[in-house]
Amino acid sequence: MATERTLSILKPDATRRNLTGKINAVFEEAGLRIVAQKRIKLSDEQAGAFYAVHKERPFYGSLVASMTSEPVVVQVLEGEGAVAKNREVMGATNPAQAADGTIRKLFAESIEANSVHGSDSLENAAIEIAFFFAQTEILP
Ligand code: RTP
Ligand code: MG
Repeated sequence: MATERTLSILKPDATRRNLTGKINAVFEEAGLRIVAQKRIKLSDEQAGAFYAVHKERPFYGSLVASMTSEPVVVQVLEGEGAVAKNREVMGATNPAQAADGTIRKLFAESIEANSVHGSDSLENAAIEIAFFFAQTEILP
């Protein structure tokens, strides 16, 4: 399988509970390398644009509000099949359905405050990485 990059976000519920290091350890143990990382506070405009695909969903307003409530950590993860591997270690969207050992099973508070975001395809990964990072900020 090819080396890929994917966009990861440690969400406000994770930064608030000081879980950045514990979650990064799960990525690194799974063979994902953190090749870019920064802590930022999303604006309403940024969060709204990032989640524009969910604009018609009933949870959109609440999702944007929660994503802008406190800082997030945005990251680029690199590794063999990184997009699917990250989705695997994240676990199901709803922590009640997430497999044992996954980040959401270990740490998520609820279906919305579910600790991490990960790109869902290689195509979206490229778009989402470019949303947050210049090429010069990514250092493999
Ligand atoms: P993500 O995009 O954050 O990696 O999560 P995902 O693919 O597993 O889930 P997605 O369907 O793309 O939903 C994006 C985020 O919206 C929140 N959500 N809330 N209240 C609800 O029913 C609900 N459903 C989804 C979650 O924070 C989810 O991660
Ligand atoms: Mg998604």
